[in-house]
Amino acid sequence: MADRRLGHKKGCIMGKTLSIIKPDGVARQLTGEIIARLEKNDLKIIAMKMIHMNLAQAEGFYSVHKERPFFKSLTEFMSSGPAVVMVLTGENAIVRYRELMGATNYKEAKEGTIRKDFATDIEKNVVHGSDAVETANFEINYFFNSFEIVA
Ligand code: IDP
Ligand code: MG
Repeated sequence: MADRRLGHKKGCIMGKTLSIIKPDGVARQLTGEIIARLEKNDLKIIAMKMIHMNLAQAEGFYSVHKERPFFKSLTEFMSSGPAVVMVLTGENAIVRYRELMGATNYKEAKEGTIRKDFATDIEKNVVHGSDAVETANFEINYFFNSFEIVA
């Protein structure tokens, strides 16, 4: 069966992924540092804006996690302040961006990853990235309409 996640083969198709610099990253003035890392790693920004989600918007974004014990805390955190949402493109964008981010739990993240370098907490882990093609499509459409994404 074909692996539906992008990027397990080198040299495969261009992909798109949704990136969020979460409220902790924005509040700590890490936006520029994180964007520099994306660009240095050939992830191209094709849409970007700063938003401050309300609780319902954060719940809608993370609805996949609604049964998880951390859902309330996570959605309160995500709606606690401004975040920067971006669409990134590049070869194997989904997988390469997740590699740059590092593991969900920063204590398990590899050296040099964004979460290893900046996260302070398993929840307040600075960045979000889509994990598969289907979730990337849902997440991109959640925040951006077609006029906001450059060709
Ligand atoms: P991901 O962001 O690495 O894809 P997910 O499992 O999709 O990780 O979880 C979404 C977000 O929920 C995480 O980035 C983190 O902010 C938060 N989270 C995940 N697991 C926990 C936990 O065990 N406790 C508290 N927050 C968590
Ligand atoms: Mg996830």
